Amino acid sequence: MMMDWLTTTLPAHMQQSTFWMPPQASSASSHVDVVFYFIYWLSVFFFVLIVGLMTAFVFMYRRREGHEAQKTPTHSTILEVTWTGIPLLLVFVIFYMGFKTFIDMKVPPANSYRINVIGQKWTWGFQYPNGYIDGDLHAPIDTPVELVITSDDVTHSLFVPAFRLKMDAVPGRYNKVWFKAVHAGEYPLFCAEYCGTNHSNMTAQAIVHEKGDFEAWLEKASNFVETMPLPEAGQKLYKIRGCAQCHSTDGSAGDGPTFKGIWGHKVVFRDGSEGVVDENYVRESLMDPTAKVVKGFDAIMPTFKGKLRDKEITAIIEFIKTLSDNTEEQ
Ligand code: HEC
Ligand SMILES: [Cu+2]
Repeated sequence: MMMDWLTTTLPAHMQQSTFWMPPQASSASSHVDVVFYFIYWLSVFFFVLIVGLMTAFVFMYRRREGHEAQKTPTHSTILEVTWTGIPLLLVFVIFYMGFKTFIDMKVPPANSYRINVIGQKWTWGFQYPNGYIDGDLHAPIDTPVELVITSDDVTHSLFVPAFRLKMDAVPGRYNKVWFKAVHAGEYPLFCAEYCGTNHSNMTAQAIVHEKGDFEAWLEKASNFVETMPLPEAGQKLYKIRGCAQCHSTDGSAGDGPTFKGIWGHKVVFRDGSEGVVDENYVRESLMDPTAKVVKGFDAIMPTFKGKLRDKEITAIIEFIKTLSDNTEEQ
């Protein structure tokens, strides 16, 4: 009953963006917007009423010749009951609309499709039921999707304005929220909780697929390590698994060392010891990033232990090899 209300699909004309709001791409959008516009027009109404009366009274009762100031009446029960009663009623209406929508958005329908969301400085990982992790949120249209959200480091917040969806990603906790996308397309996705240097780059896309397209996308995407040439698969992993947030491929400095030309070269660590960038070193950097910390950098790299399969690590190694400026050293 309550759920039917939220799962109804919106008519096309309601899915457009307005001056205040992005397009209504989920079934909850219109309900959130109704609350917003109700409060908005209520505020406009009372603003005009109060400021209008104030201005009128200032003019009407200004001091002038032939008008004596009169004694002000101190108490009017009718007036006080009215100006307490009406706002009370209004806030109850607002509370009801807001709370009902909030509860409905919190409690997913039983047959929801589940996607695990992991926030990490400074990328999002969306893990589909088959284990595949993508950097974007892909969802089938007209299907309730439940998101189970957590964080690997600090508090982040998943925000998809077009879905009117925002939920904190808190380390050590699983927050749930659900949506039903009603309009195919790509919508911006943000982190809405300041989480450090690259917070503003912690963006992704929420992609709503037409019926049937989603399954095809997932199958193709999940198999990329098997189907793509390894260096290309490595490059894709570099992008979707967030390495790009800290490691450049063009030699420019970031939060981590560039990948350009490191293959086969010497590295100096914080404690003064040295090493060479080879397969084992890259693997160790991913599994246990704090084991050897490169000199001049902070130990901020998250561990990828349990998050990258062997084949994926090999692909990343092959990708780093292609960035070497000195091919003989491979
Ligand atoms: C939050 C930023 C961050 C992310 C994300 C990140 N790294 Fe790092 N990485 C660093 C920092 C900082 C260092 C240097 C300090 C250290 O060794 O721990 C580093 C070091 C490395 C090294 C050693 C580089 C060298 O020059 O010796 C490799 C290899 C590496 N990272 C690979 C990766 C890969 C592959 C990914 C993605 C799967 C990744 N990193 C994701 C920050 C990051
Ligand atoms: Cu964040």
